[in-house]
Amino acid sequence: MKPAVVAFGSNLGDREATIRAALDDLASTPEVRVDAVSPLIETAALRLDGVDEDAPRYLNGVALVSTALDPHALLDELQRIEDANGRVRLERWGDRTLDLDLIAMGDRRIEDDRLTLPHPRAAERGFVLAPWLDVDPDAELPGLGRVDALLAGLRASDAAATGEGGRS
Ligand code: PH2
Ligand code: MG
Ligand code: MG
Repeated sequence: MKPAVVAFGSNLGDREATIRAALDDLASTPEVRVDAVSPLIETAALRLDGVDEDAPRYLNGVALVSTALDPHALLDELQRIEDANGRVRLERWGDRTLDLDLIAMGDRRIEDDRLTLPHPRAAERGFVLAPWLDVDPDAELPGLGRVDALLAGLRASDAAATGEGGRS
């Protein structure tokens, strides 16, 4: 069994119920064990053109899993679970009932038409890094460094950009 990090999010429908059902599904998937689930955090929707405070807000979190599946087989399972839980997605980066993203699998590096590991945008996303850090204080994003340092950098640049003293 190898470690993997799965991020989840929902901003449509009964967000928490959908996420709980998806996590139950993940936990009962053969060759997959769910080792830890972060608390859910509520976050403003990020769109292609920035944060949209008017869009329905997301619930986000991260699960640590162990799996004997290879990365593409795990991705297949995540997509099956999205479909089984009535995944509706209106547009790229648009509102969705459920999103399950494979963030990292140990230090595996993959880049093909289906999958990039580690996830190419994880380092810029507080809604991935913060819950990940909650369940693994020593987490590292392969090639990019420690998650606590990445999150601190993100918050510092957010604060500089908004002129605020700090923001999550
Ligand atoms: N996922 C997206 C696009 N924007 N914004 C938040 N707050 N949380 C998400 O999980 C999210 C998003 C595409 O996967
Ligand atoms: Mg996503
Ligand atoms: Mg996705």
